[in-house]
Amino acid sequence: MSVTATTPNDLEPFWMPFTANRQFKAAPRLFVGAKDMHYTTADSRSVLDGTAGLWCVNAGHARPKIVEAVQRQVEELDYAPAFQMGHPKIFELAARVANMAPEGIDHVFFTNSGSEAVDSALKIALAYHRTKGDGTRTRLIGRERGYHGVGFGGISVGGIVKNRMFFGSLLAGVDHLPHTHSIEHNAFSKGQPEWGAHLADELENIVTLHDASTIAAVIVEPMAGSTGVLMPPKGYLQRLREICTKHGILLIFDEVITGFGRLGEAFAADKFDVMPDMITCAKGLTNGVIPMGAVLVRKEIYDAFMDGPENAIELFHGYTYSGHPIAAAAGLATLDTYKEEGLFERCNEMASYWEDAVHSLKGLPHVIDLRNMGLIAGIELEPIADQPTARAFEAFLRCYDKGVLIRTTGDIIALSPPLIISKQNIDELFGTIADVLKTLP
Ligand code: PXG
Repeated sequence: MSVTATTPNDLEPFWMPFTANRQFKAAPRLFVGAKDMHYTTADSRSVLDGTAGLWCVNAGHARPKIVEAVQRQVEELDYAPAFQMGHPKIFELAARVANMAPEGIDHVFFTNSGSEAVDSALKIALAYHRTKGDGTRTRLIGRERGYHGVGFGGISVGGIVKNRMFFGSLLAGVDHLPHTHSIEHNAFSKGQPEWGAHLADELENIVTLHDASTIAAVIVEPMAGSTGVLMPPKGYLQRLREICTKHGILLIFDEVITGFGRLGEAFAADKFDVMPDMITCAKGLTNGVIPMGAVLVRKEIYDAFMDGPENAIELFHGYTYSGHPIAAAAGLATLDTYKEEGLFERCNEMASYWEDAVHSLKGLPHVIDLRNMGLIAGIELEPIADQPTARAFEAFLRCYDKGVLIRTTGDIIALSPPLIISKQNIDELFGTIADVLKTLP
């Protein structure tokens, strides 16, 4: 069968993820190439990447060092068994990632995606407490509007209704903190908003309700990406950390989006100066080139498992492709590229130009909030009455026609370009969005 994907019929067999399949297949948008800040479409147009793919291509597209490393690795060692065998590059990558992680977080468990990283972290939290003789600590706490991937663990602690409602009873014993988004109090904030630290105190109420001895872990995104770029209010994450510490609850930061430079540091934990017990990451770990995720854990957590007989497997968990050689090669070359080009510093250098560009949209039609940090922005639009998501999706289509890729979630435009973005690219991105906003229904 030849599938050249040139007519809508050819597109039929592929069941696309998180996509309106019939709408897409009636008017497909296909990328056939990418280099640095731009995609090339099937009809040979150049499209500025305002979203780093899906928040993952932090170093830009087709960067030479990463391309070469992957090409070399396929020839040298295409695959090595992940269990009871190893290969040098994955140990090297673990050491490099542990080195970049906040002080005290120094062991790395590899997965193939952010969703797997989240489910792995939740399982490690449960097994950790059990290993320590605290087996009653089984409850997991997430947050409304949280996105933690699509595994059963991730959607259970996640707080996006559509991602949960179709899929049965989910994990038992999960509670949710309230989300922190408030246009009423925080509209047009630059960086962290002032209002909302007290929302972390809801964790105390959850502890009072269930007793700390039943709670294993709290998982939050330090900055919630998928539900529309929701910044943590000043003091909020510190307060969560204090309450978790007080009650012996593990704090997990899901840094699948915020990891690897997006906020100007390797991890948001450093940016906000709040140390979690575990960090989940993916995306920017390999620049999106080869799928890979990871769970970073504190030494005490790893050590707790290293207690039994030396010939006993300590954690009954892992994937065929945990630490895949090609992903490891891509990861090492990605970290080299970040370092050699100073891309995390570059994010900080561009952040104020970016902030000014974001807030220049204030006053344009439909704009009810603008928020930014590092090289991330959220542009919230007033929804069309009775047609939620329609206005932002129309903005997405019109920007794409004008050669700019943005991402929308609900009626929020989320921007997260590669960290190599230039001022000229920023002008083009926001100039196009401004033009589109003026013409939207
Ligand atoms: N945690 C967080 C915080 C994420 O943002 C995942 C887990 C899951 O990762 P995987 O690799 O399993 O997809 C994510 C993924 C968007 C968008 O446009 C966001 C994600 C994925 C796709 C689209 O907001 N985040």
